Amino acid sequence: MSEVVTLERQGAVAVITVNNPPVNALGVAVRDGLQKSFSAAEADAEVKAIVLVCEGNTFIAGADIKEFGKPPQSPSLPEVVNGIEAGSKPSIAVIHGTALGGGLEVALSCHYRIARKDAKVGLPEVKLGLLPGAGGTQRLPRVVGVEKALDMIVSGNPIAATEAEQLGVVDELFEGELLAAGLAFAEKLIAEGKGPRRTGERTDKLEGVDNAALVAAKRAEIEKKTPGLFSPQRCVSAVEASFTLPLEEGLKRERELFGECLVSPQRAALVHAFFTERQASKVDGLPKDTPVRDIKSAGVIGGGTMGVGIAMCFANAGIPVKILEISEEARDKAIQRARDTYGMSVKRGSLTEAALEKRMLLISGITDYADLSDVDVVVEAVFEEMGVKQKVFEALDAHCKPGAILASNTSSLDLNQIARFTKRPEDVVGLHFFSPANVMRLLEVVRGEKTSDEVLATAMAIGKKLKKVAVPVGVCDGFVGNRMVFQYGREAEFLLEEGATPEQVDAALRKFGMAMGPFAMRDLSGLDIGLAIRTRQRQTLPAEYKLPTILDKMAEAGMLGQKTGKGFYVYEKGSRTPLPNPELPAILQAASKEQGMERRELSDEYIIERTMYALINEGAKILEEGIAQRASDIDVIYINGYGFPAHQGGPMFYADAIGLDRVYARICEFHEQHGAWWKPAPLLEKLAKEGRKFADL
Ligand code: T1G
Repeated sequence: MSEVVTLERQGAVAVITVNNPPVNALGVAVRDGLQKSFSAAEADAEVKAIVLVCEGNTFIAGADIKEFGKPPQSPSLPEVVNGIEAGSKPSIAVIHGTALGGGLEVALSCHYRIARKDAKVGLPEVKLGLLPGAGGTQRLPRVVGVEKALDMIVSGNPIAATEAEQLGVVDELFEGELLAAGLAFAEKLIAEGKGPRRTGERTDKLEGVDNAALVAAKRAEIEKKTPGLFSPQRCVSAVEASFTLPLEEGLKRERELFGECLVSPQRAALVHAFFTERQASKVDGLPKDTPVRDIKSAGVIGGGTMGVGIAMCFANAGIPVKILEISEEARDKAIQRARDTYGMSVKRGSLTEAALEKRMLLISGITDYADLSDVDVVVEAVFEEMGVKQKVFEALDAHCKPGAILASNTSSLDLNQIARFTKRPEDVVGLHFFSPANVMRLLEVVRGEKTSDEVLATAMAIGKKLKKVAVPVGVCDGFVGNRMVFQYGREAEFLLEEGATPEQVDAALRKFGMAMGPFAMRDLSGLDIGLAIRTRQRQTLPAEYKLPTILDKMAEAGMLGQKTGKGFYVYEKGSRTPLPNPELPAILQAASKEQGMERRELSDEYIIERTMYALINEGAKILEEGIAQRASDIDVIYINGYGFPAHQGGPMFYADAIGLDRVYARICEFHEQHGAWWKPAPLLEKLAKEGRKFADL
């Protein structure tokens, strides 16, 4: 046996224990240890039953994702699980924490499964661009039927142990000590003379149902919802084999389809997104033992949409939070807004009434800064105007206790200037939430020039506590995400002046995988926001940095987007469905004419290049200036805050996949054709000429 898998006998029960921190992933040592341990237990005449348990916080959480893309090592996981199922002695998987992917497949190859009540089980492979490749697509349908198996495998979402028990994935729920529960269940089996119950031999759940119709319906649903994804349809084909082929051939078919997914660029991108999301929370240069301050209570300044959303994040994490507003009426409105927002979740069934009340008990309203004297952190979410920020931070400086963290949610103002409004700039940090703050996972943690290590470490810990994807960034106009999205939006507007329509640009970018096209997004957030930034920039930018004029023309025509029922699209009363705006062609013609542009046909590929390469070029500048600590942090920000498709890996991963030499050459062409904005970032030029990638930095 190996140190990651141990075998010992307790009476007539063989106990196999996996201990491979942090999540008992099925690396080759674990697979080898499992195979050897189950074979030894099989050969031991004294052994009448086998119990499989794991140390640490969780059962096996899957294959070792770090091994993907590397040469396969024996034994393979299918070999191991098929060997477990073939065993002649009843085997019991004792599940706690999560049994995910290969972990659930190992459990399904055991003859019985028991789970701690708070455990979860699932097959999340599709989220990594894969499919369950060790029998999950053949065994799960045999336990829960094709319909539920398709749902679980195509969504990749786990289910609670209680539901797993109702479905028969788990035979019994238990509380308390793992091994005791496993031994008790094993001894019961022995006493009842129960032998192996092989999942692969079951057919009852596959019979009497029009499984072909279920498969067809799922294929249609996937085609509609995620047409660009590679693995979901292959998940369906693998499940289809569970009822069209005998087990052996079904397993073989699964392996073929798994192999197709394994080599797909989307798998590489999704695995990149998985690991880099976790890496982003590691701050380069921050000593490991940096103390983290206790955060037991919070304050939020401003009870608008952002402020209430931020307050809800603290309440969701069980942290009492006070919302400060300028009047009792505004204060009460803010509290009501929180209640109404939670109420929508209750209506959707994603929150219980009890949970709503529990969270509302944690949210209170105040109008006096003196009531913030006891809180550990305050986040201001007031109007984006430096004068207003100054008043807030001077008041916070005067009333908050020493050591309280003073955070600004500013999305573009200079955090260093804000810090200078206080006598404690070392306690000032940026916590840039994304709207709606109680939904969006991204949190840009902005380090000011004076922000202390301890405050930065605590801000990152707050992000984790609030279940955000916290990414540390430096101070500049727009930090990382907004600074890049400005380039992307500007290029999209220029494309309208050159010949494209909003529908075409949005469709091309939706097909690329963006959650929403730039013009539908503009209509949603309101054209006046973009226009305000343009106006500010016109006053500061050198003349060679031309700006599109389409927003000005639309604002002049009173078209500000959804809020006026008309923008790049028109919206019928009470509807958010974008419809073509019949007045737009004339405005586009006028804008093109004013720019002396002959409108021309633009290809989707050209639209993707002009928008994506603008992101990449700005990302390279951000890296060069040290505003982001690594290229993958930029990917994490874009995927989690701007709807960039995880299956493309993020703008910088996407650039590496194209090849920086090609990206650089194209940007040089755009620089010639479209002027100053397209000056190539020196870092991009350097890497391109050296044949290197952003990932090599
Ligand atoms: N392989 C390798 N490392 C993993 C890992 C895995 N499967 N899962 C987590 N880690 C690392 C992670 O990178 C981090 O490392 C640390 O563990 C803690 O993770 C054949 C092919 C289990 C719910 O997709 O969903 O099985 O940053 O911060 O919040 O069919 O990790 O500390 O260095 O996320 O408590 C299928 C992925 C694989 C599960 C725990 N399994 N993991 O969440 O901790 S494919 C998955 C998770 C497969 C088979 C197929 C979560 C978690 P570091 P964490 P957490």
